[in-house]
Amino acid sequence: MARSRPRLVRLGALVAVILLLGACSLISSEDQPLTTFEPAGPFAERIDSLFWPVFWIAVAVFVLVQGAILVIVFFYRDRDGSKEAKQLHGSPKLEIAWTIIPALILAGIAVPTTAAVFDLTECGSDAIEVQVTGHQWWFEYHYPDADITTANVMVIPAGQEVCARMTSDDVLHNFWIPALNGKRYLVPGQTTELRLQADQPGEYWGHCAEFCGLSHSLMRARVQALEPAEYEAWLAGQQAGAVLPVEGDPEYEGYQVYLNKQCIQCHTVRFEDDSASNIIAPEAFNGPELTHFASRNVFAGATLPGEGQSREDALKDWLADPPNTKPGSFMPDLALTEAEIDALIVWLESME
Ligand code: HEC
Ligand SMILES: [Cu+2]
Repeated sequence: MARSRPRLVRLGALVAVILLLGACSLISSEDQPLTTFEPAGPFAERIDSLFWPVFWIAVAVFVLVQGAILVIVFFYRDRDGSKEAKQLHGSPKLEIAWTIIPALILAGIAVPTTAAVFDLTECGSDAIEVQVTGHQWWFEYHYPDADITTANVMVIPAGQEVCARMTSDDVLHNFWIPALNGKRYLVPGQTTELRLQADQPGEYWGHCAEFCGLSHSLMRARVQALEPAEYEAWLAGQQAGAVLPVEGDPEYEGYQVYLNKQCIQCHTVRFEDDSASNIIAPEAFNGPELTHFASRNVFAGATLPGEGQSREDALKDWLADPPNTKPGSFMPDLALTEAEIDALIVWLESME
């Protein structure tokens, strides 16, 4: 048994090194869309500009303290014949010094940090409001001024402040778009605010940052920042209703499947034709609004299509068995036939 201890120590050291190197690869790899080190707007930059000074202060403290320990260990260690060192125990001057210096450092860090925390979560008065609702396991976005609702992909104009007013439909969630701001909770029954701004058009990745149940790891988010003119065009497009398929249209069959296979229990499609069945799904079975489903480049909590997967294949997988495609998902397996799935895809993909 005595032998196994060094082996355990070596194994422990190996695991520690692997973990450390793993962490390094996360920071240095270019293919990491959730990095916090590439701020893309003023709010994320504010966090970045706090992080680096604090980091370097910590480095300085580390080097000073560890350096002092090494100096003491090497130069003042007990040697044969050396006389006993002067004992400092209970020196009031030293005790006061090493209490006050860290307290001052911490106070110096606390002031700008606290100011930033408040500033990053209180929206400017001319910010564009987007209401964010967390659901297990996808984010819903409602634009109150335009009265439109979408899911998974939050579209914003570049160069303008957006105010995310957030709440949750079920459990705690947390909205986090690392390139645009820090994290903030979505709390059932409460409203929290988070400022977002992207300086350049582009796509910014995000993730729910609070463990919210079985499919938490598959609750992702995207923010798509557009040129302001494109954003206006997007808004206008979303405000239009979906075209109601009539008999003979290639989309008609899929629409019939939608009407007859329980989809309307949980999903809403707003049709431009008022006489159509503008059925609003009951709150209790809330699923993403599908009116402009085809305008969103990702679906199912922004997890599909998977890397290298075509959108059609992803949709086939999804409609065939949602909880198998996204474990835990509350969209049930509706036992659709292949023909029904193909028909649904034609209709869904026509709604841009
Ligand atoms: C019991 C409620 C329920 C029923 C019935 C249901 N869905 Fe869903 N659906 C959901 C939920 C919840 C989600 C979000 C799932 C997730 O991301 O985890 C979803 C997601 C989707 C999505 C992806 C939307 C997006 O943007 O992420 C599509 C497409 C879809 N459903 C189509 C259908 C069709 C077609 C039917 C009928 C054949 C149907 N659903 C029936 C609840 C339901
Ligand atoms: Cu969540």
